[in-house]
Amino acid sequence: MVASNHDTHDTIAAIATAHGRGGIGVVRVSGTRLDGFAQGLCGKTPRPRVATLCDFSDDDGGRIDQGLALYFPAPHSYTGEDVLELQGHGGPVVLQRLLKRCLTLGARVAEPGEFSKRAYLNGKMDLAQAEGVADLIDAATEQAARCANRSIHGEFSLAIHALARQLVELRALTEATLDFPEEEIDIGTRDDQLRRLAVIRTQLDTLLAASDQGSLLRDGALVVLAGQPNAGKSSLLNRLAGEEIAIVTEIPGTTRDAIRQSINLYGVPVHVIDTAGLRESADPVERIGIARTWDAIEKSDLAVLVIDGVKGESAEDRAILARLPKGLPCLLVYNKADLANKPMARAGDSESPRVTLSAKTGEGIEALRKALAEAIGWRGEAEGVFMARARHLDALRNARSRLAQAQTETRRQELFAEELRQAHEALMSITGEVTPDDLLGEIFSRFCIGK
Ligand SMILES: Nc1nc2c(ncn2[C@@H]2O[C@H](COP(=O)(O)OP(=O)(O)O)[C@@H](O)[C@H]2O)c(=O)[nH]1
Ligand SMILES: [Mg+2]
Repeated sequence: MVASNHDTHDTIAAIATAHGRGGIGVVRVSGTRLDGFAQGLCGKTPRPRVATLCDFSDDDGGRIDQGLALYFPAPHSYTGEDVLELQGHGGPVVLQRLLKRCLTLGARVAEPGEFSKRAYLNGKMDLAQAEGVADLIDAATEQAARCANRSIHGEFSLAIHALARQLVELRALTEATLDFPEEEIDIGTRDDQLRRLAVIRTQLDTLLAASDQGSLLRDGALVVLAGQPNAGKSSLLNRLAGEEIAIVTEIPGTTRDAIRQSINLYGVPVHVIDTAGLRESADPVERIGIARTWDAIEKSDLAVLVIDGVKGESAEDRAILARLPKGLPCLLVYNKADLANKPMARAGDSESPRVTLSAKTGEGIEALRKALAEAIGWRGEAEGVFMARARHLDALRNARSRLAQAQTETRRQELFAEELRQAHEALMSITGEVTPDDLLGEIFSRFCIGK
């Protein structure tokens, strides 16, 4: 476990429930030896792990609130320290007074994620599990929540450890050869090394694929609806969202501000942006809107070019297509299928997938959802997927390239050993066995207060 430079022995306190009014609000306290603290606040030390009705008293002995106290003496608590949870009435004033009282009793206000950080530092969970806690709280879809839950329960960590264990065996085998001159390493040993390396590489690829999918579940994808005015972009956003979010009129140039709406695409949170139609315009406001459309396209993971299928694809549509950033996946949508009585026009030279639909009637929308999912790389199966963060993917890719490099170095055992060592280190950074302190600060600062 990582040693910490932080003072992890002081007492921390925070309001753990969301801001605003609620039936119940929770103030959470963690530190070493909270029995005296509980005595001061509740007039008694609650029996461990038994909900105890108490008066929470102020500095002058007056009552702040009556509520339940839960006392979890170390080490059987979330943080591994003594933890006291005070459930009061969920009004902001009550909870602020309760928190203030904790401060006069010697606590300080916890930083975001500090409870989970202590849980990690005290060996209650590893880093990937702690990140799963934050991901569960942030989950935007049910599938994402399930996936985060698996991380909390250590499934991702188990997969990492299984891989690391095999790597350790290969490293041990390799380190043992280092004492011998190159020519004395027998062919059997070398074959064994290569066989083991191949197995590890295959498993790492599988893990990486599952993690890639998980990062889609966690972060979602940004999809921009672009096209000429009146093609039906705003109608399409409304149809996808199932709500009248964007204004739709027959007047070209209605949409100016980019409008963003998140939709649930088979469990993946997809952020759809409706934009101002792309055309030459003299209107200064519309021109700003058009500039923003191009900005949005630059940042997106996928551009959906909406084409008025009645008019068919025009030179303007082809010009927009040509101006899209290179390498950005694109999906062509031929809209207004309810009106077209002739076959929809097809963009001759584009290899982008295409869907014919009607934003007005909803015909073809399911086909669009499927095409969107495919275009952003979602394979549609949330089971067995790991809730990976960019940090995890980087580490996995790093390990993968180390192992690929190792494969080329089998004739030079020192270099081979070194590549294995670095691959191992990259893997262990995921669960936090080797993680620098500044990275820890970065990870936990993104948590909620009180978690
Ligand atoms: N018949 C028909 N009309 C549509 C369809 N989609 C949009 N429209 C109409 O086309 C016009 C422009 O639609 P809008 O969504 O504002 O287009 P935008 O400028 O691309 O955002 C409106 O009058 C819509 O009612 C469709 O699928 N079928
Ligand atoms: Mg519009």
